[in-house]
This record gives sequence, structure tokens and C-alpha cells, in this order.
Amino acid sequence: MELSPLQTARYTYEPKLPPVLKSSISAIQLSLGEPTESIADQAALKAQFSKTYGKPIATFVSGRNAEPSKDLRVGVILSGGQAPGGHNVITGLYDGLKKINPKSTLYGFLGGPSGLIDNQAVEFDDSFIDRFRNTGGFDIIGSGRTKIETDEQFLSVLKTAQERKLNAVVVIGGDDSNTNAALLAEYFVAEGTDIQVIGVPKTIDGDLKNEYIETSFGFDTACKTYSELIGNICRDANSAKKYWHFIKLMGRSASHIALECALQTRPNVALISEEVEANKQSLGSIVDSIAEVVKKRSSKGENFGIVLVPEGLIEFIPEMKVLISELNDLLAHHTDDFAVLKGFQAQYEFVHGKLSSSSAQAFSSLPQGIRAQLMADRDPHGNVQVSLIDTEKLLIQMVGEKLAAERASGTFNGKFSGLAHFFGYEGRCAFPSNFDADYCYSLGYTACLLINSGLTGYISSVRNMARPSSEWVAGGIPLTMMMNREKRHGKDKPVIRKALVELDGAPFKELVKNRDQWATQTSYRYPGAIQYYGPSEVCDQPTITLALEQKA
Ligand code: FBP
Repeated sequence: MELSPLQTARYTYEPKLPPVLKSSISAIQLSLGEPTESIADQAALKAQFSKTYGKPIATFVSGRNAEPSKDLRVGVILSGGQAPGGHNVITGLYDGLKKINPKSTLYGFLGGPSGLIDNQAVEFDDSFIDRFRNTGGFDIIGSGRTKIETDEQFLSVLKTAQERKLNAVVVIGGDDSNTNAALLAEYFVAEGTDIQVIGVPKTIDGDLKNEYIETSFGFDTACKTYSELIGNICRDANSAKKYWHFIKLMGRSASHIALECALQTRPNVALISEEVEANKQSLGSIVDSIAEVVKKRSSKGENFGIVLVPEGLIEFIPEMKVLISELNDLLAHHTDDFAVLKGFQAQYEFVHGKLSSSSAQAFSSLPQGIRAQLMADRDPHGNVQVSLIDTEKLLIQMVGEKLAAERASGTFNGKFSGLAHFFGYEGRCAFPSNFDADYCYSLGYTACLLINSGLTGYISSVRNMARPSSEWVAGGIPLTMMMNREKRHGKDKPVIRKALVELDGAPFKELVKNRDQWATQTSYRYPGAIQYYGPSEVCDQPTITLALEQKA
């Protein structure tokens, strides 16, 4: 394989670490805090996680390491959607294990959790690992969305771990995968084994965060990649002055990506799903508000603009939320009956007949394409696959129809020509920014220290991330601390709570402060491409979201 100059250069990039991790292993001491509680449903979770609930927060500090340098055998999986930096978690984990004891072994299980279930793995060595340092993608071992759920699956994972004599399993994943990690940690202890489980917070969506997990890895690079593309489109729009670009951005439920990209590029409209829900905005009123901005700009002769649409928007529009929840329950309870139905019409009639009258009405008001997308397969965690729903096209169609009606009645005489874009997969495997390369390597390295300290049911954490890496703090957060119970597949389940955009948070307030001006005056900002080499203020900046959140 011929390497690009950037790939060659990135192989030799040395990730920056929190200061404590630069010490020799014998000088890294574990400090434990007070017992913790889950964020809600404490009694139920305490009962369900009777072996692993309520552990203290772990922090690594300079001192004397009481643990011997164990010869560890560890397995790692990548779980869920790709996120830039995954390879560096594995290289950090590998380097840390070898530093603890050169005899340690790291296995990479193939294709996500199913690799653990089926015991399909590779053993890493230096030359294997070196080919993936500071690169994007998850192709080192692949990923998957299988959920370890049934008794047989848990037993198979236990068998795999025992056959390979593993001390620990590291799960690199989002909220659902880390929930799975918590269940696995509990299961291993309940089965009388000392196999440990450590999670690592991954997802471009940015929704796996809290006071201790300041950001999930991949969010930084993905947002910077999309912001570059959006900035380029802004400039094209302002040059050609003839199109309204509707850009849907990945992020599943949460609008963190849309918000960060809005702060980076200053579009004319940035919809934030969490605000739509809080204001109980209907689809019709969202369309009206976009049409208003189009009209205002048109009255100044500016028949162009940029609208950012978060991927999960449809789930937050009140009438659609009820509809989707009814559809989720209905499809979960009638899986077999639904599966045998042939063609859209038969499926639509089956579903329509079982919905409440208000949801049936909302469902039938949507174009056929969107109705089909809403009935499509759920992911293994029971979620609607929002990346497959063309919300940006729906909005262009509805805004276009509204403005056409206004033109007919003489209240609008401008032009509206909409173009749809969807940015998601473009950003998930980019070369990790320096921030993500540094953060991920540190997360992997920290994970192996947590293992060496004998901890289980923790997620690797690096804190104080808005500051330079010389001020970063490494440790572990008990997974049960981030959990509550929610309905999945029609049943109450323990899950790590998704962090949605907070409407009283500093990033959203920054948008609110500026958006009226950005709506009418063309104020685009052009972030340009991610820079890997050069001055720190160009190459090492965190996202605006993280900087604002940590300043607050
Ligand atoms: P994770 O939560 O697993 O990190 O996935 C994030 C994501 O990129 C979402 O933004 C998107 O909705 C989804 O994955 C797409 O899934 P798929 O890769 O299966 O199409």
C-alpha cells in the first residue's frame, strides 16, 4: 500500500499525554474518592448491579504505585459507529501494557462485540500496531453493533475470555456499548471470575459526557471536518448567491454536532432539536420559521442561505416523537407479523391501523419516502436509524411549498431553490485532529493503568481537556454512576444517560446571543481544514463547545 505524505508523517507524531502518565509506571499512584451513586433510579440499579454499583472515582496522581507490574492479557473491541482516534486508543493501550510488562498481550477482537462472542481475534505486535498510529478509521480490527444481550451471548464471551486467559476486556464504544460494558463487568464478578471490564468513551455524537467525561473522542475531529465543508459551502453560497443549502449533520439524537458546527460557521439557521422539543414546536412551525428567514433575506436581495439540521430532529418534534415511540413499541411487539408483510402499502396499512388517531394523522401527513424510512429496521439497541431519514429533503419540500403558496397569494416575490446535503460518514474516519490523537492515546494508556490497578466497571477518563495537555488529569469513572433506567424495545432497561444539548449551557446561549444577526446578515465564518502541523493556536484548539463549557 502506498502511503500519502500525511500518513507517513502521522506515524511519527508523538501524542501529548497528561503529565502523570509521562512518569514511569512505578511512580503513578491510584487515588480513590468516595462511593458514588447513579444519576437516577438508585435502588433499582443497586439491586441490578449488586457487585459493581457505587464504586469510587479513580484518579492517577504522582506517587508510589503499589501494584506490581503484571503480565496482563487484555482483549479490546471497537463497538458502534466509527470515530476518529479509535486506533490511538488501541496504540495507547498497547504501549501502556508493554510498558507495564513487556510480556503483556493485547488481542483485538474482530468486528465489534460479535468478535468476543465468536472468539475471533488477532494478537497485536509492534509492526501491526505501528501501521495504525495516529490514523483514522476502525479498520485495525473493524467494529459492529451487535449487543451482548442473551444468556448464551454472555456465556460465550466468558468462554472466550477464559480460553484466552484474559485479565480484562476493553470496550471502546458509545453510551449503549458502555452500558453493555457495565453489564459485562457485573456478570464476570457474579460468575466468580476476576476478569475486569473497562470502557472508553467513543462517539462523534458528543452525547457521552458528564462532569467527568468532558467529551467523547471523535467529536472534535468530526465537527472540524464538517465545519470545514460547511464553511466551504457558505463561501460557495455567498459567491453564487442562488441556493439555500440545507445541511443535515450526524449526531443521532443529540444536536451537539449541529451546535458546534453552527458556532464554527455562523449559518443563517441552525435548528437545535432539544430547543424544538422544549418549545413544543410542530413541524409546521419549524417550516414557518425557516420560511420567515428566507423571506427576510430575500427582501434584501439575498436569495441564498445555509440551514443546519441535526440528524435526530424528527424525534424531537412533539407529534413525531409520539409517533416514533408508538412505532418503536408496535414494531417491537409485532416483529414477526410485520416481517412477513410485502411492500410499502401493506406495511403502512398494518402500522397505520394500530396507531393512535393523532399519530395516524401525523404519519399520513408525511411524504411516502419518510413514512417508509420511519418503518425501517431499528438498530440492535431499538433506536430508529435517524441517519436514514431525509429530514433535510422534507424541510426543503415543505419550505418550498409554503413559499410557493405565498408567491401565489402575492406575499413573497423572491426565489427559493433548495439543495440538500448530509454530512456524517465524511467525518467519522478522518485523520484524528491533534486533540483526538492526544486524547485517545491518553484514554488507552489510562485504561491499562485501570486494569493494572485491578479495577472493573470503570470508564477511562481524561479531564481538564480545554486546557493544554500539561494540565490534563487521568483516571476512571464508575460506569454505574452514569446510569438510569429507560424504555428500550418496550421494556425498562439500565442505560447510560445520553447527554443532550443543555438549553441553559454556555454553547447554546452563545448561539442564541448571535443567531438573529446571523439569520439576516451574512456573517459566515470559514474554519478551513484541520491542521496537524504548525502553531498550537491553529493545531491544538479544542471545540468551541468544550472551551465554552469548561469556561462556564
Ligand atoms: P455511535 O453512537 O455508535 O458512535 O454512532 C454514531 C453514528 O455516527 C450516529 O451519528 C449515526 O446516527 C449512526 O452512527 C449511523 O450508524 P451506522 O454507521 O450504523 O449507519
